[in-house]
Amino acid sequence: SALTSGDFIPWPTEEAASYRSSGYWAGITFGELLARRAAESGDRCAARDQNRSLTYRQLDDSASSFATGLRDLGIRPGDRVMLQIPNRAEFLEALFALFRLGAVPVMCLPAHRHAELAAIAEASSAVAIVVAQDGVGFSYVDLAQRIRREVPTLRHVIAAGPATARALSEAGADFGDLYLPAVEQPAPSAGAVALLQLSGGSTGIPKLIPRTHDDYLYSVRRSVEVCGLSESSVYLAVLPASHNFTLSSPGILGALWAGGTVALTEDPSPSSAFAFIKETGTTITALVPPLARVWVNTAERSGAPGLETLEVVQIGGARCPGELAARIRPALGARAQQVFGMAEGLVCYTRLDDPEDIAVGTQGRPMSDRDELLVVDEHDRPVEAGASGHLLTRGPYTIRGYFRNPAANHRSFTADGWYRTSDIVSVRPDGNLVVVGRAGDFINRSGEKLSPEELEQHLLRHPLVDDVIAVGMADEMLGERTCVFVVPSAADTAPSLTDLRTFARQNGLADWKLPDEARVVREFPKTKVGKASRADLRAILRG
Ligand code: J2J
Repeated sequence: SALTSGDFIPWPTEEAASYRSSGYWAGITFGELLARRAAESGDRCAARDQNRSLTYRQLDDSASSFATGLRDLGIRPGDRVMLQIPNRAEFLEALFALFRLGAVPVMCLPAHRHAELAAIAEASSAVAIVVAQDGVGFSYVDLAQRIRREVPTLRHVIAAGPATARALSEAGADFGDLYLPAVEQPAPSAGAVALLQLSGGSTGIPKLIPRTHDDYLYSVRRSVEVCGLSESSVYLAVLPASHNFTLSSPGILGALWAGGTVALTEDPSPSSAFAFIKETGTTITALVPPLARVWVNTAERSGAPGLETLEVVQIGGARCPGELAARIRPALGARAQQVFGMAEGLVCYTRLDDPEDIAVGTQGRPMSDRDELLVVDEHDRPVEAGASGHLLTRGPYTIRGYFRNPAANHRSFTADGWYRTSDIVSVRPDGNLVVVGRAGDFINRSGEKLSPEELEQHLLRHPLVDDVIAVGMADEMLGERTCVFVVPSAADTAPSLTDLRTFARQNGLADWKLPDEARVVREFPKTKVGKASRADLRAILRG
């Protein structure tokens, strides 16, 4: 199951050579990054969660022991290994173990359930899954075991907890000479795939995003510059650690690149998070708009003592209303930075010294001078300067294709390598982008993306459902919420919202994908070609 060059579409040779010779791609792997920091500043705090903290040296040692343990299970460079660990220090131990081994972590979210994990296991042909050894009211291990029984390639379930790395190194000591001390496989090369990110809102076959060490670390290094991270930075991961925003913009990996500290918490509620910010001296964190709103509301109502160290609050994942961005500084005492990014690549930031109208009213500008942007109409013709249109992009850290997915590649990339973002934007004369809408069909619920088709496919199996269409509707809190229009199979026995939610959950869908609202209709409005019209249903919701 080794990763072959046919599994991902490389950048054209000329571009790759140019990114390398100009130093954008620095030829460093994430495993080497950690080794360097451990050698230079081993006693500094690399990571801490609610229970423990790890110096750079300890994290490096843990990653090595963990990597050795994985290797002894037969996991090889290029093998895909699913990673599903919430915001705890062991997330980093496992992630860097995989980097060090050259195995490819597949960045699952803690909220993923059977439907998602099974599909990801199939699409990635993962050989193992590393999960948290315990969860609250839910067993990651039990679910992972079930997936292992169902998916032939998946041979191992590894439960990671605070003591796992140490146990592995002690097991090694017990084996004495039989146990090979360090990972002696050739070090992975920087041009290799470092990890597989997940595309939001995929249907059926998940879209896996192959990011190389070279391109991903470039995006992290450049983000560190733009966001001004240094050795004294403390980055708080409060959104899921594996999400591209939290991991790389500049996120967890940025804090480690800068030699700073990563703080990880599983509890985003203001009471818990504010106390942890105080305890850790957090300087920067990243939020989705609905969570930012909860924090701001709480701080406006009851004050937020102890946030003095907080310098920057990043907001991204979904459009941040200007009104909310403007309230960040008065409420939280920190600068607001808008981040418009995507796991496929391109990330735009407002800059820390931008004037208020840019910081509040735009989604920022590309981080790299080598990012290429094109705004086009339905026929791929460039629109007039300043007009809105579909955003296409290419550049040193934007992928050229999904992992083993020619059908998705055909839809999402042009022949000359532009990625079709599905976002509708306009570019202001000052170069900053305003995201005005979206052409793609996914629903952006609180920054978590879901595909209406995926939800529909699950709900269609409900015995009382004859037909169903899911659409996003504007929601003040969530940005969008999910409304399903249901045509019941018998007029007098329509399923309730609770029925549908329970059914979808039992079908193994992640919680954020469950419908928020259900409306019963006799039939759907039809388009001219006789297809059910999502646009008309959206119009009904707008009233
Ligand atoms: C409007 N829409 C936004 C924003 C993302 C940094 C930040 C976010 C992501 C992310 C990321 C938006 N305003 N500020 O990976 O590194 C919507 C767009 C985009 C899609 C990508 C990062 N920020 N979006 O959210 O892969 O529609 O990445 O195309 O999850 O989220 O989603 P995702």
